[in-house]
Amino acid sequence: MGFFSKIKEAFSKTIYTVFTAKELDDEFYEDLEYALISADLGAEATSQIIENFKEKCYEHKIKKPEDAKELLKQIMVESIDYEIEPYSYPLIILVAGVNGVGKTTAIGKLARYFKNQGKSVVLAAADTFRAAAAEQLQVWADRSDLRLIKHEEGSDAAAVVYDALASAKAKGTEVVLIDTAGRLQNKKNLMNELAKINRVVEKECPEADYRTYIVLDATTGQNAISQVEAFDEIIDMDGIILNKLDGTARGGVVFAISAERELPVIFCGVGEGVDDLIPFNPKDFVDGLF
Ligand SMILES: Nc1nc2c(ncn2[C@@H]2O[C@H](COP(=O)(O)OP(=O)(O)O)[C@@H](O)[C@H]2O)c(=O)[nH]1
Ligand SMILES: [Mg+2]
Repeated sequence: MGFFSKIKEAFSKTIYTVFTAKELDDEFYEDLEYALISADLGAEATSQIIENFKEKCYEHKIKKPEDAKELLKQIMVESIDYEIEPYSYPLIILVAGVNGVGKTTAIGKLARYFKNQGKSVVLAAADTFRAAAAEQLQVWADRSDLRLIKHEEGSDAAAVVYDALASAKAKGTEVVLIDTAGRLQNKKNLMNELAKINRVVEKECPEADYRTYIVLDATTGQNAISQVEAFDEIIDMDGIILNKLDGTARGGVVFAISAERELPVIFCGVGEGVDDLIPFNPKDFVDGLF
């Protein structure tokens, strides 16, 4: 798993040291706790994982750390593993999140991802807050030779979404990807705008498979949890796109979010290129850690 090399580099070293201990004693568990906290798993996920791990070691009569490593992996995988309904079409994906987390980039990558699967795709530039936002999305649309629905800067974001859905219905397009504006400093407006977009989708396409993803920057660490809380209040989020996993040693936030919000990571961003988005696989991720 070259994608997560930074996380692996940091985590595998500490974990390796922890597991060189002779006994599963208090000192071992303290060191393990420290290792998990250092990898940004947060207090809640760390204590859940350790508790579960202790119980299972006892249950299986495991005495030596070297015999317990696979068990820890298994517990960590289970803690972030969710049953996710496969997509059906027409499919609508809306991304939300604060500025700079990589929403627009994720839409660009998702567009290619679905196009590569032979799906017809249309993009909705519902970040009407900045002129540059639609231009940026246009570049991504051109890169994959896809249609983009956009309006003037400052226009109603929900109207862009309405038009994109109408266009998709008229043309029988299978996938609609909705980019949105992210700005915490104007939370009230953001809340209204997102809620309105959400209502438009639900009203116009009640039959469609509709997924709402919060986009997070893995390098922000535990801060990501409060972002999930803030957006989850506005619209019910179905999952996470966790970006910039290529640039951080702190990917443990995946576990923290799972422990605190029970929200699955669906995709992860591992770079700035069009193919740098991969479906999140808990087992591969944990195997890549240590
Ligand atoms: N290294 C890395 N950079 C990313 C990733 N995703 C996005 N970025 C960069 O993050 C910056 C902000 O991205 P953008 O999509 O404009 O964020 P938005 O404000 O949420 O729409 C850009 O410079 C992107 O190239 C990723 O997975 N890895
Ligand atoms: Mg953007």
